[in-house]
Amino acid sequence: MSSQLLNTSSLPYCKGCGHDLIAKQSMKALEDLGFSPLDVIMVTDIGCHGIIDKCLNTHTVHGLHGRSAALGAGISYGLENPDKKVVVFIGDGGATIGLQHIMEAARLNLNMTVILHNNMLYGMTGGQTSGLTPKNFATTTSYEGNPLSGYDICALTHTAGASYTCRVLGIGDISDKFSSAFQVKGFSLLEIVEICPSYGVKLNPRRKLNEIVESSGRKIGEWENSRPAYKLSQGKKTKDLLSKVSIIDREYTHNLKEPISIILSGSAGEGVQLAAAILSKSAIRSGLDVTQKGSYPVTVGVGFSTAELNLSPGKINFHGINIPDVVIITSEDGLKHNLKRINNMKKGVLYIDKSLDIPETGAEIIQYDFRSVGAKNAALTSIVFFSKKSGIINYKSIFKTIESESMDKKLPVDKIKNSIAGL
Ligand SMILES: Cc1ncc(C[n+]2csc(CCOP(=O)(O)OP(=O)(O)O)c2C)c(N)n1
Ligand code: SF4
Ligand SMILES: [Mg+2]
Repeated sequence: MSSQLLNTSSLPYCKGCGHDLIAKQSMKALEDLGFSPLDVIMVTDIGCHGIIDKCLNTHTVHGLHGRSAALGAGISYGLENPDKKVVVFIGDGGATIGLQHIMEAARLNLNMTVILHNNMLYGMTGGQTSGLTPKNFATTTSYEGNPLSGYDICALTHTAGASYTCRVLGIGDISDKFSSAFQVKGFSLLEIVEICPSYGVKLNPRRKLNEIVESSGRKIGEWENSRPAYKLSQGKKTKDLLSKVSIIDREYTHNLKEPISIILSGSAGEGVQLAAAILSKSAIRSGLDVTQKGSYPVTVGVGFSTAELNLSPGKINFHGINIPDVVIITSEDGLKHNLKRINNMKKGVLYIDKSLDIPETGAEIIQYDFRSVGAKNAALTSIVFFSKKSGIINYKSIFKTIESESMDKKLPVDKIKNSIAGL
């Protein structure tokens, strides 16, 4: 693989755009420091500067607008490797939108470099004023000149604790500034003030970059804090969450040849999600692969409660359900919520509480009194009934799951067993 970080010299910017100088000189500086393409993780933001990705041989991640510093921070945290270099390319627009992300990375002093392409406006969307547009600079949303001062991002990040902050004009050879920023241990931000020929030059004819910066009260220069770079080991390590996950032994068998999708639906407060989890774990206990997804209104506790499950003898690559194979309905709320899907079933089985009207469907209908052990146990009764009736898994695996999770004291296990005894 080429040791060059850029794979082309023809970059996708308008003629004369300052982004060209930044991309070329920054990548050259990294090469001169000995970084090979795969040592560099480039996180780019939305905007003209961000269309550089395809021209890079490095790792690239393209973030949402303003969020690239947060992405870079996460990568830096995760890597904690001084031989790798996390570089964030962001514009003044993205820096405005995601200012807090930059501030947090600076405050933590994470090992990363933010290259701020400050062309003083939102270039890609037509030259609007950003939070970094200097006072009196004209944009397409302030033709008379910006009435407000822009944020002094170097002062902000320096005050937050960044190891290194620098403001420079995007003119001529500024490779030493890139080099300084990239060599910093900790957080560095290099603000390159440039001008967008397509909007900035046209709206501010005859104005020179140094005059724009100076008249807005901003200084060209470097600011340093002598602070160590943040180390994850400095903070408290998160315990391994996987160690808390209990392993389910595959102690039963199943009768499933093909995957099936199941919808279990009833009313909120009637144990639908718990019953679905018990069915899922019992299916795993029987040697199947399972996915489970819950859906209910934002106001948890009223209306419907639905669980979507996929059971499969093999790997499950997609957990969505369009037309289900099996629908189990324990109440009116569940029926109303799934009516369209039930109407669309051309085959499969509908298990439905006997109190409900039978909807139009091509599915086979099986009615039962799921609510006989009380509304709160309707969903649990229904999955035990379904397991016994369908024979897909041994219904005893359900009681084993209940017992192994010490739920047998809380749930009316004997009553449920009695209610299906006649099957
Ligand atoms: C959250 C969000 N807000 C707005 C946009 C629309 N948008 C796309 S590019 C852009 C301007 C980017 O300006 P800047 O970050 O300064 O980069 P430049 O184009 O000047 O290099 C905007 C506002 C978006 N994509 N996402
Ligand atoms: S619109 Fe402006 S910022 Fe965007 S590429 Fe063209 S000159 Fe550069
Ligand atoms: Mg910009």
